[in-house]
Amino acid sequence: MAFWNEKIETMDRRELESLQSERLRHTVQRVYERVPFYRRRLDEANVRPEDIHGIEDITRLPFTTKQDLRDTYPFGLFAVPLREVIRVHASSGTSGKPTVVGYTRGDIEHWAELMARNFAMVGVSSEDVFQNAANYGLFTGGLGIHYGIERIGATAVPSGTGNTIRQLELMRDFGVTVLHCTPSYALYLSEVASEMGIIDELRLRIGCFGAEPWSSSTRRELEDALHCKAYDSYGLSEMYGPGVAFECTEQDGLHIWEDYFFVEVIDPKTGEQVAEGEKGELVLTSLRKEAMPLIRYRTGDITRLLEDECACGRTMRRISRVLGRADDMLIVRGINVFPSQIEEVLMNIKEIGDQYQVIVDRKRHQLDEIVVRVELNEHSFTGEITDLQRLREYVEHRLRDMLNLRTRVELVEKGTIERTAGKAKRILDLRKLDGDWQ
Ligand code: DLL
Repeated sequence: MAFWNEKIETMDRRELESLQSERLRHTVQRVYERVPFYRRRLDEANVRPEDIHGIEDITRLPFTTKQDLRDTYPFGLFAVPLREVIRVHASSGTSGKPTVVGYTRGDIEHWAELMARNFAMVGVSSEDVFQNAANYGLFTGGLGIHYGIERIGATAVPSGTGNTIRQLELMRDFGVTVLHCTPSYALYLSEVASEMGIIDELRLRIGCFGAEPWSSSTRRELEDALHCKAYDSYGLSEMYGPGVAFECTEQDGLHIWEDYFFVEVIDPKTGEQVAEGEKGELVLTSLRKEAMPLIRYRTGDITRLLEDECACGRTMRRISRVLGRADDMLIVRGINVFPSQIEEVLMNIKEIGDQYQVIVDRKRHQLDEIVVRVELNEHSFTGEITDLQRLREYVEHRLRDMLNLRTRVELVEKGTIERTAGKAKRILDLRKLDGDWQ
């Protein structure tokens, strides 16, 4: 079993907690002295850096939100002068200003270290040829992953996004063994690869997929289609980018690097920590970031902490696969629905394709309606259910079992739903377009 930094990755929990406490104290002191925003926030909360003795005092500190990043756009949360910032990244966000993050030379080093830990954990080594089909630009999945590949010494193929046929030709010609991209793009790559008839010429062994929610059924589908092991990679720009948490070869939750991040899971409504193992919003405090440390950052992502020991020997705790963002959760007729639950059902039905879209609408004086638009595939006419009417009813039935909610299914021709090389847009909430109704 390959470790990048075995001493840290298998560290005794008590030792780890004391390291976290020391780093937390340092971070709080640093933001109080250097970031006017945090000085104000801490003063308002009546907390002084000396009051924070260790991680047991974390709940005394106020939360930081995405809105705070927008309000201080672009560089208001930097804790170092701009001359020490050697790179910025930004995430576009759906509304308003993008959120900007800055990195010192030290931050870039640490980020590469985290990435290397993750890659080593799933068996990537200098023997591998690693294609990064993520956008190289302000998105952190390009350069962030790239520096990790170089750190571990694999051969980087920085293909970026776009031109899917060319991506696959490179994969075949260069003997690519590891692929990184979003899971939705991986599905598209596998679809095109099978159309080109080149799957058997590929030498892929490992797929690292992340940046958006995906289900365990999609994992199975990708592993079957691409003949590789598929691992979930979680991260967010505000905490460097990719690299925050990653699955090990057990494929049972994502180890989160607790020497870099203090982890909490809270009830998004009350802000209180939830009981052990309960689902809630992930809140992260950076423990080593220099340019832009964040205290109790509300990620908006819904997950839970897995406390039991992992067979891989790492002592760093795991989070479960991220269900989705709290603000992507659809509340339909009082029932909470995550698109990832819909995906779980769809991926298990052989007679339909893997591209889908969820449309939520509310007609005047009527109940909300969920329409699940899903593509047909080559099995739709040859599988067990060949009658399309029956197939539609079957999908509706399965969705109702999972969600406790009636949905309307629309079967559409293969190729109808737009493919993307980045994060897929799976939900269309038409209710949000109509101010009167929200
Ligand atoms: O998506 C960083 C990243 C790049 C992670 C490449 C993994 C691979 P942002 O663009 O800032 O950063 O978006 C962060 O994406 O808060 C989650 O809502 C979502 N997300 C990221 N990874 C996963 C995942 C990058 N594995 C936001 N599962 C996060 C579910 C994910 N959601």
